[in-house]
Amino acid sequence: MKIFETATAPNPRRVRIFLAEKGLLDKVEFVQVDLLKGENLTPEYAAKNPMKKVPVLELDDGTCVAETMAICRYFEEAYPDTPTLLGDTPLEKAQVEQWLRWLEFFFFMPTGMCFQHTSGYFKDRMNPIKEWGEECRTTVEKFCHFLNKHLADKEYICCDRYTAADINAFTTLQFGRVVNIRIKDDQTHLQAWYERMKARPTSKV
Ligand SMILES: N[C@@H](CCC(=O)N[C@@H](CS)C(=O)NCC(=O)O)C(=O)O
Repeated sequence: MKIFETATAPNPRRVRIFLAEKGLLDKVEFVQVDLLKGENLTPEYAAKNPMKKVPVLELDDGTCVAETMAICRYFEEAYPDTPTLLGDTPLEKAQVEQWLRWLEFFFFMPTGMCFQHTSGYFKDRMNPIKEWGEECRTTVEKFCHFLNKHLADKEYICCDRYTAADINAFTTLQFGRVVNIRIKDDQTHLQAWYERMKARPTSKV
């Protein structure tokens, strides 16, 4: 199996941490795709993922699966003897899914938009609108406030244990640092949770 990814990009990082938590990193060959050089925009790459994004999982028979959480879902189902990260019971699965969607819409996506629209990183392939980037920053800051309150009496985001929701929130906060989004001094619960996540050996992959 291969995963086409970019080591510095946040979506592939979510997959790497997911695999590391399951002890499956060595099942996969990681192939680097240089986004700045546009290696994801070539016809060969588009044949793997018509959306031209990383990551992409390529199975040994050549079948490709794109989308971070779809790739994570594949490994969750294909390796049932590894620690589950997407919930065990119907209720847990629903709770993880609820959080994944909140995190995607109100945290990860606006962080990505803030990055794309204020850094100029992809200015060769999009029209950055600084005001929109700043609006997205505000959305992210509001979500940090919400998360801080949520974590006041919890060790993990949901299900009383480590799940993909923790991975996605953690990687989003680390990505946000690139555009100077930081946990505020008074967000002590969020900071304590962040330190717990950072202390996990898998946070380094
Ligand atoms: N919804 C996709 C988003 C993937 C995505 O946006 N990946 C970024 C890197 S983190 C990318 O490939 N950007 C390249 C580009 O937009 O040209 C997922 O969850 O995998």
